[in-house]
Amino acid sequence: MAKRKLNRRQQWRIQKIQDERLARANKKQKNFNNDDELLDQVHHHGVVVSHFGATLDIEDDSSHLLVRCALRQNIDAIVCGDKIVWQKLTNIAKNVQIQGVVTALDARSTVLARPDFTGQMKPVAANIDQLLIVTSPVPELNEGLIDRYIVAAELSHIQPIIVLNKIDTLSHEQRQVLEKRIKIYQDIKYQILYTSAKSQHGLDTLLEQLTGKVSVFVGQSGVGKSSIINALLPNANIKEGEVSLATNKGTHTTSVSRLYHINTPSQTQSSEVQTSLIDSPGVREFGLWDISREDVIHGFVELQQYIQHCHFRDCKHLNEPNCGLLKAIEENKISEQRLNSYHRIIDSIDS
Ligand SMILES: Nc1nc2c(ncn2[C@@H]2O[C@H](COP(=O)(O)OP(=O)(O)OP(=O)(O)O)[C@@H](O)[C@H]2O)c(=O)[nH]1
Ligand SMILES: [Mg+2]
Ligand SMILES: [Zn+2]
Repeated sequence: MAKRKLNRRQQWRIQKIQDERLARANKKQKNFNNDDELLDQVHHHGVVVSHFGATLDIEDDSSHLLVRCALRQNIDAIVCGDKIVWQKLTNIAKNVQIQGVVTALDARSTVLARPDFTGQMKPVAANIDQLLIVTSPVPELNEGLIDRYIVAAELSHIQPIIVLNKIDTLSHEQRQVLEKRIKIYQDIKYQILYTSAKSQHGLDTLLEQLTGKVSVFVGQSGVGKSSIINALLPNANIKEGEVSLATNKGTHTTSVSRLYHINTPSQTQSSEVQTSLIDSPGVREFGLWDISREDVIHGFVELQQYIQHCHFRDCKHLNEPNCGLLKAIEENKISEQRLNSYHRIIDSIDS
């Protein structure tokens, strides 16, 4: 499906807010927490590589060097992939670690958000084109989680792609069983990639899919998100974890998201194409608490077309007569599992 864009008015509003923020940041040349320290007058542009605690690592757009920055307090949560303006600290002797301050945040084209433990929506990554939903035979394939990620991606105008990793661990029969389960998504329209970070199988096709785009790798702990990025970028040296033999669950090895670049020669021009990958910490679940009941159906793209055939305008698609969705299931046009998943998400929003 084509990527949906923000409408002009939304774009204008976002730009206006950012312009005002930038103007405020430009006015205030004093530093972030100590009035004696001054910021250099030059505004540099960069992208956020990682954000941990009060500190950010950013990559400067011109020098491509990593700069450790503090964050000006009036700026909201900044995440991996954010485009920012930063200024050098003129007096860094007192604090050699921090070299600059992030003073403004550019408008985001897309943002992936999820609720934190208090239920408040928090951005996870910004300016992303693709959501790589990584799954593996161990920990177990979780279709409910895949569906939640797909809803979040569709509503955020990000292309979801499903990656089934660790295929080196499967016998022919086991692979057939999993392929059958995952075929539901292929039938809808989603791309499925089969990979092994260990044997490198499928990594060429994956790299083709990633080239020139910004992609965030998400999924349960232990499915191999970091291992895939390590296999694509051996110099990245990302820490990989174990999958617990006792519980078959991952051990939450990656604790902060981080952005990596691959520069590949362009096939059509002599220049290089920049490819960005964001590794993210594994999740136990992915909540969708900030969306309305009406929104959920837009995350189930293949179901959407059938609700117009429902007899009742407020049809809940449970057992009503002349329900377009139930009829589509009878006619094998849509999967019952996906409709059940839709209902589970609706129930979780209501409760
Ligand atoms: N056999 C096999 N093992 C893999 C593959 N990919 C990853 N693993 C193993 O799976 C375990 C978990 O890998 P990680 O890359 O740390 O998983 P992750 O998804 O980054 O996990 P978190 O950072 O905890 O979210 C490690 O022991 C990896 O060696 C694969 O393709 N095949
Ligand atoms: Mg990891
Ligand atoms: Zn209905």
